[in-house]
Amino acid sequence: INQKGCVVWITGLSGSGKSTLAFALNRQLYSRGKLSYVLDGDNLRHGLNKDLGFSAEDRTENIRRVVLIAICSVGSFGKSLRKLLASSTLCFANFGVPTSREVAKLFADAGMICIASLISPYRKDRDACRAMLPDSNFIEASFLTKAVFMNTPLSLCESRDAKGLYKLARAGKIKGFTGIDDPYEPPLQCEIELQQIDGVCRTPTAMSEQVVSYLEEK
Ligand code: GGZ
Repeated sequence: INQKGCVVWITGLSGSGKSTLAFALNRQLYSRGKLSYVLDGDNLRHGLNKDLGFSAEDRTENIRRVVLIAICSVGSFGKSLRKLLASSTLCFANFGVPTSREVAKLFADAGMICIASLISPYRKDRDACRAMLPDSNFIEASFLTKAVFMNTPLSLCESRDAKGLYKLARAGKIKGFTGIDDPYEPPLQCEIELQQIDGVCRTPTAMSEQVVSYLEEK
């Protein structure tokens, strides 16, 4: 396999289609002989991150853990990192930016394409992720449909409401739900923005093709 490791970070509201895009992208990369792996927020919350809730602190911790796995997965899991992971309670503070850049550079030499799909609603957390990885290896795709991003940001996600969570949040039965009574801060800067074009829903395949083209170009 001839590829460079990178992280594709998909951010957006619940119901915006992050997971669908992530798995479509995964399939498409696989069909092109590329090795990729999906880290999906909702899935991880059933296992590794099941001790975490949705307070600001817990969301930050959720994202911190995912970016650490992402760093490991994009590259060879070297001896020095293994030691570091084993010996410290790794956090952004004690794993400084210069060190992480250097480590990530080494990893990116060998690695896989890591697709992380998390709401990751706070800009500061996404900025911290970006700082953990060399710029060219971090792609933040703001996966928001046009209706969400432009006009009635929440309405489309809310109308989908596959799990009925928006309904519960509106009824006050879930507190701190992103977009309802907890903020989502759209990226000020991102490499790819996916929206619905003129109200026409683009297929997950079409959208993932756009991401693949971007990856190929870069
Ligand atoms: C947002 C919530 C909440 C609250 C449960 N706020 O669309 P889903 O249902 O299937 O996936 C969402 C998932 C969000 O997990 P993340 O790890 O991506 O969130 S974050 O990045 O903010 O840490 C949603 C469900 O969990 N869910 N309660 N209060 N989403």
